[in-house]
Amino acid sequence: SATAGPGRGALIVFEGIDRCGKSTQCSLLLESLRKQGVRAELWRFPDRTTLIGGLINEYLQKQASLNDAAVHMLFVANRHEKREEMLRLLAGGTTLVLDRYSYSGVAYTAAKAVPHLGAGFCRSVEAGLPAADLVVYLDLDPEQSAARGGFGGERYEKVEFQKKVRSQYAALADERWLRLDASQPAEQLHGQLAAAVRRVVERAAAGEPLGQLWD
Ligand code: Z5A
Ligand code: MG
Repeated sequence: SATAGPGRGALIVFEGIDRCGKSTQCSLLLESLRKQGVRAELWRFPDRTTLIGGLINEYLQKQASLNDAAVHMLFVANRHEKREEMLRLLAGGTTLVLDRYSYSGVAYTAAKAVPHLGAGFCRSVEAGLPAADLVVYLDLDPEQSAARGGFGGERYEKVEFQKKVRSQYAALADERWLRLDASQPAEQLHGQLAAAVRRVVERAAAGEPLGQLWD
């Protein structure tokens, strides 16, 4: 089962459009958790180092073409292939910081508006994966993220598409989401998520059960 006993680690996910600052915040958080003596690891999805992740990488770099359903299933499989390791780490008390996760899977594919790949379908294939205790959503205007540079090389890196992704994210948000204005300086953002992180790390350590997607 996806429910770990007392003393588990927390599952903290960073989400947001391209270049909103996820990787920057993930690194800052990992460093501060470790300084506080919290055992923590940082992972990213897609995990481009696996066999499936290699195919995803080729697709994103436009070296391979796949239809929307096929690539969607690869992103999903890339999470399911890491499921047991995630559960084992969490149950053993390690807090996991994830740079993108299932919420990206739903938001990016649903933004394509393919009739048979709507948000409901996308949620259903995430079933059985652990749910985040906290989703830190870094909200940024796609025009501003595009201005940050390095934007435009990979598939999906277009302002018009990122706007659609942003509205899909807005529809996914629930009480486990902390929405932050990502146009602020990185250190300031880092400070704004400290309290919410502390809360979920403490609750997980006290034995609050891990949720399951999609609940
Ligand atoms: N995707 C999908 O379709 N389905 C799925 O299931 C999953 C993903 C999991 C790869 O993502 C693509 O896969 C992505 C979604 C799709 N496509 N798109 N778009 P990725 O994670 O490899 O790449 P990314 O997240 O889109 O981009 P990124 O370059 O990694 O951005 P970031 O991590 O959010 O930002 P960053 O590297 O921390 O910062 C970007 C720049 O801004 C950098 O120059 C920083 O120095 C600067 N920065 C950072 N923070 C700030 C602040 N606060 N102010 C100003 N400047 C800042
Ligand atoms: Mg990144």
